[in-house]
Amino acid sequence: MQYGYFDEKNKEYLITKPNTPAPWANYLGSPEYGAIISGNAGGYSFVKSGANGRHIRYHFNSKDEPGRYIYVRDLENGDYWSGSWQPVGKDLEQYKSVCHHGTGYTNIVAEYDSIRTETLYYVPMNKTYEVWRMKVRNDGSKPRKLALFGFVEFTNSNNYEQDTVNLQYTLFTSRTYYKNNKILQVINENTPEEQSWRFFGAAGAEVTGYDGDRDTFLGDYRGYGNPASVENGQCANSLNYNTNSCGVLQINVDLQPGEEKEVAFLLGQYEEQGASEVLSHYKDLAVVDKELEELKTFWHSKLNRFQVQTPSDNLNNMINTWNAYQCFITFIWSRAASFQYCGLRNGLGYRDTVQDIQGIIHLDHEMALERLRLMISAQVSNGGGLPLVKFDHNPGHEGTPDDPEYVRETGHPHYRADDALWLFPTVIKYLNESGNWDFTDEVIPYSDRGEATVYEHLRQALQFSLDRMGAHGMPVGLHADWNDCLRLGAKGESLFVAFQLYMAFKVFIDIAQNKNKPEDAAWAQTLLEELDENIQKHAWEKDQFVRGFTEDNYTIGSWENDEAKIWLNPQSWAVLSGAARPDQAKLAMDKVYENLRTDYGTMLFYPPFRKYGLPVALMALFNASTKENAGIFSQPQGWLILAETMIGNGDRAFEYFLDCSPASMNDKAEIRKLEPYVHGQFVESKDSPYQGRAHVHWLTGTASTVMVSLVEGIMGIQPQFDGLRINPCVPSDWKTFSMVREFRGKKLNIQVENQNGVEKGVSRLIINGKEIQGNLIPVAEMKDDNQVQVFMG
Ligand code: IFM
Repeated sequence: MQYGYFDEKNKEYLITKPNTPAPWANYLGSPEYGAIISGNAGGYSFVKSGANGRHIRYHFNSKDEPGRYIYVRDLENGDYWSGSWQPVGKDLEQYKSVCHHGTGYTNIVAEYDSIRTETLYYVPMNKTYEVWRMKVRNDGSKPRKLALFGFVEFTNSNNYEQDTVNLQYTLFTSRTYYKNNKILQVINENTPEEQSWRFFGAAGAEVTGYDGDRDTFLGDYRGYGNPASVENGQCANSLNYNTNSCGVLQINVDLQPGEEKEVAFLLGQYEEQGASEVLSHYKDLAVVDKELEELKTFWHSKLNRFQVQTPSDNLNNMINTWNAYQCFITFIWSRAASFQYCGLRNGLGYRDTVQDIQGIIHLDHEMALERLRLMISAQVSNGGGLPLVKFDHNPGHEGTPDDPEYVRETGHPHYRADDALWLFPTVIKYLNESGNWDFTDEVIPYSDRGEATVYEHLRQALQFSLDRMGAHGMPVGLHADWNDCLRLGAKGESLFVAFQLYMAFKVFIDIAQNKNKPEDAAWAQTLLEELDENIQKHAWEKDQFVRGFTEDNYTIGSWENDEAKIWLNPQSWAVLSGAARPDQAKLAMDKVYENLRTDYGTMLFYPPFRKYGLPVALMALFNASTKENAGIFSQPQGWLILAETMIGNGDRAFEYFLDCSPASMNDKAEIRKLEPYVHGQFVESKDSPYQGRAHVHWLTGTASTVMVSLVEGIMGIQPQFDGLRINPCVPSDWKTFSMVREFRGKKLNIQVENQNGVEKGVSRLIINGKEIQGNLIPVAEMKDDNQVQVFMG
């Protein structure tokens, strides 16, 4: 079933049926002032931290309530509804709505009983409050008398856990006041050093009633769908004292036929004076449209740095808008706040963050650089990455997983084997995109002590693995490799890390050669060859690579096992790293296709663990076909697509893209459940009774892996040190497609012709009328604006 559609031109997703199978969300603002909102206006807001700066309530794991509600009541006939379908939930035969989720804003248009409302929610650029602007229009033929009730439920503590569970305390610390068109809520009023203020105000109209006491507003034994004050048509002018607080502002509106009026509600963590200043900024509501334009310009100009027109709308929508936007959201928010992440993680996961950076490099390498520096400064001087980089990370002064204090603060007593190795693909992408190779000489502190150039940091990351090799001459798996549920320990070996290390050596050799350091390149080359030999000797089994060896030398991912016989990542990473010989690549990738592929994506391995489990295979804790236990983990789908493009299989790569693209499920939303415009963390696979159901929306490393596979793999846009390589790998039935790409300050309009229907291979390349050899456009050939013709086949 379909609940909405993509509007590519406006870069929006439109929800046309509000009863979506899960809350379909959007992000507003930034972590400085963050807000998450569903198509039914459910969600929450916070300043700086989802866990410690929360000012409005959201009931996790429940019914997408409460939210930013504006109720509308007909003062003559007593009927009432809401600007979003929920919470009142009118009969959808009579209530029509379209929710526009856009880049940094959500606009919900609703029509009911000849009244049209349009409620726009956004956080203005660089501001720390949010705006809800409602336009209300009388589309009927008789005058109407309406009341609007803006509603927000405040938390009683900035800390959301305290607000939820410590009721014997938090309930008795909050009070509300009404002053000049706004409700002010204060927590810990008598303790100036602990005081915290929030406000909910109205602009553009006079308030005719208010409630600051949630239970008075809702009334006894009622819910958000039928609040007493709305039903009464008049707020009770209540204020809370030792009960829950809320902000409700009533505005009465008379409308002649055809007439439209607008009001705005403002919300944030400000005291009286700051709140009044915010309100006065909206004296003239024309400022709202201006602020909306600023937001669109900000986001669209970023996204427009790479745009494609291909025969696939699905791909166009994902590359041009939604996958790219999700990459930015994931990059900015990390795993801080969603409808599943409650904001409790007090920092950035090392591997997740370094991977997230990859998703935005092609669109904003400067933004990427800042985060990359931070992550390099979170590398310990022994070469490993800190598992958790605290929000108040203090380079040069941090503890390590070996220090009790770091462990107490973060709860992470172990290194992961893969963390620092993610720097290699990310750093090389940044260097090739920006051309800023001086970065390799930049001196950055280690997290604990000392400092080094970026180049030396990379060498130290190799050293971390070299210091931790196992009996087969491959890196050990430690507490986890990419897979959080695979605990191979200090002696068991991980093929995932082996392939990462393989790739890392190659990147390092390139950089060393580029920096004219032949001894370093030779050092890495020798080690690469040794590793290669060990992989070939120990890890290749007839037609697949194994996943690892445990401390007692049990082979994970062997065809001889009963469970988890074949794994996806070792096959795709063997190709990505270059370790697989061409015949191995073909055999292994064919085996994946035949054994792991489903209609909804490709499983992490098969069959699921049911017997073999702890202490190595922690994923056995999950139900079969779920998450790391043979679920369709979404992040590896990107590696799979990229690997297929590397071996020239455009048809298959595209098939894999369609399998995992959220947009492919737009008309099967009742199966997928999650938003059809963003990736989730995983999809249930074939041993689940709910095959195809996706979970954990928005904040997932999938955004970046799939994005990279689309941009570099399928579209074949591959920045290099001295230019831009164009090497698409596409379905054979794509006869023509085009791209617009910014690269090193130049614009390239690229037209690709594939009249012979090949999957890969550029035969001619012409830039500004001049034919060049090969498929690399040297920077020197680029003008400010370029016409590029590419012929495949
Ligand atoms: O790689 C991890 C990631 O860091 C967190 N989510 C699960 C992934 C796979 O285990």
